[in-house]
Amino acid sequence: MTILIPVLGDQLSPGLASLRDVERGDAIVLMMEVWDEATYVRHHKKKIALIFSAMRHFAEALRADGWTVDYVPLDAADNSQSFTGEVVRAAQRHKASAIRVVEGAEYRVRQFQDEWADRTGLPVDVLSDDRFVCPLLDFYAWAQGRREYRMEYFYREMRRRTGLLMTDEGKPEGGIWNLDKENRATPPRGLNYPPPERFEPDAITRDVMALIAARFGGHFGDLEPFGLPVTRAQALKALKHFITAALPDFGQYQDAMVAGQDYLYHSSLSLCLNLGLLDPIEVCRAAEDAYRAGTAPLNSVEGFIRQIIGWREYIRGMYWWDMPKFAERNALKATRPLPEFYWTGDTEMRCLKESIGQTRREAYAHHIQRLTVLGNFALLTGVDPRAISDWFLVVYFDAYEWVELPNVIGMSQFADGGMIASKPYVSSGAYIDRMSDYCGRCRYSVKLKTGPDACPFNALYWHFLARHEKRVSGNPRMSNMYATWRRMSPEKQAEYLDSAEAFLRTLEPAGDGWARQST
Ligand code: FAD
Ligand code: DLZ
Ligand code: SF4
Repeated sequence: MTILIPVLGDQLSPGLASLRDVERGDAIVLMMEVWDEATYVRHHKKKIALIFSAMRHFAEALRADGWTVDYVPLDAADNSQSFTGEVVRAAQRHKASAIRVVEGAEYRVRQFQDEWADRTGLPVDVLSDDRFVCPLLDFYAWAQGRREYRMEYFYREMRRRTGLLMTDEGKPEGGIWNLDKENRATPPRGLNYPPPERFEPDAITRDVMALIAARFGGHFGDLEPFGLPVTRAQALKALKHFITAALPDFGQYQDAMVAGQDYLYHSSLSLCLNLGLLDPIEVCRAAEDAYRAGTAPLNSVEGFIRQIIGWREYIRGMYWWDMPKFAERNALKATRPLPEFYWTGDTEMRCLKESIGQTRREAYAHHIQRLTVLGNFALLTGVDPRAISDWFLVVYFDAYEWVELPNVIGMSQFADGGMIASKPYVSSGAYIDRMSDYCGRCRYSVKLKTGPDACPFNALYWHFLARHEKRVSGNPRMSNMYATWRRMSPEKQAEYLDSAEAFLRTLEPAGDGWARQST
């Protein structure tokens, strides 16, 4: 009897369900680098390097632990370059009698897995992914029959379920569930920001980098320097570093943006969590321990834990709750092609230039850059949600469709009509100015409202509100803004609209082939 256990590129967890309760001698673990996965969107070079290197290191760790691993590298001569092709070949090669696999995290991959029984003629056991805190059936039970799916209520259930930051009496620590109000400080100038822990590439990573340079040279982004964590030991070091160096200030400055400071106090642990190198509960416990030991304040620790057992779990639940419809949603009927500068960084808007520049270098931008700058601009200008979603899926080292798509289509573009966000996340230049130091050295003036030298976000903001008045003005959270708009004279309104239109005419659409191969 030989059980074939395919382990996918984001399933790099020693405690993976498919690796439990199996005799090592009865099993072959299959890992596959395949062209189809690296190019269904043309991922950032650093992201492919990260995934291949982490996969190769994980295969080594499994072998050291007594498993037999059949690892198919990208350039193996007979690699069929698809998951299904490789599973069929491996099933034959090893005369497998059954297949056991953890469910793919993405809808697309689950569909492949559904074909495997027919394609191999073998029984296929698809196990639920219990690395998430909330099983999908429990999420569906929570979502069923609700009029609104607000994260906050879901989050409280996750706090109760995990016991994280709960008192013995079952109350939230500090008497309050959510301390976000304390988390909006602007960082003073000259702070010493703790850069995340980085790691020298070893021989495995250097081999992968050579492969990526040779085969994916035309993809977006810088491959070098490369210092991302690629093993569980490195991920644990990165976690420890974050807990001691950055967590204490994570809370108060989590909404800030500072030019040249790519990470501020953010953890950049999304890459380790999403690959499976770290477990969400162990990360949250490490933060909670810091609070209990008095080395990190409650507002930071609660804010951080909320991102993981609240937002991350909720986003995954919403993805599966609404797929495949989610990917097609376009409530605001936005059709503009993505502007070319998202790929080139060639824009005079400093907030965008900085955010895109660091995305190119690091394959990372933090949440507020993604939402308030990159997503906000696409929403204001009416970019097709699928085009901006593809961009996000390509460029970030933590981007897998299950987490990227609801964040982009839902939270940032309001294309789901308000399933995830209670109002469109639109803001003018004033908000970006308040939360960042970008505007000071921008060629545009954030104080000017209209005209060629005015911050484009200012007129675009009113243009957005005007063109979506019917759809959005009934939202109670938007009523103040619409009241302001309606108080303006028709001349003033026309000035805003004309200024926005003039700016929109300058946007160059991106050419074909950046995100997906041209056909
Ligand atoms: P931290 O600020 O240190 O937060 C800690 C952890 O909380 C993160 O590592 C992450 O695992 C989790 N988290 C926080 N917010 C979210 C959220 N909204 N959804 C899911 N998890 C969250 N996150 C991804 O992992 N992959 C994506 O492709 C992705 N795309 C996004 C696109 C847009 C438009 C927006 C607004 C957000 C997106 N996010 C995505 C969520 C969030 O921006 C990233 O998780 C975060 O920036 C990762 O950096 P960090 O680890 O330093 O986060
Ligand atoms: C993103 C990605 C890339 C670039 N390459 C591979 C690969 O070669 N092999 C692999 O197993 N996984 C890869 N992945 C991750 C998958 O595209 C996908 O996100 C996960 O399999 C979903 O569970
Ligand atoms: Fe961005 Fe406007 Fe500020 Fe320039 S002035 S950095 S475009 S918000």
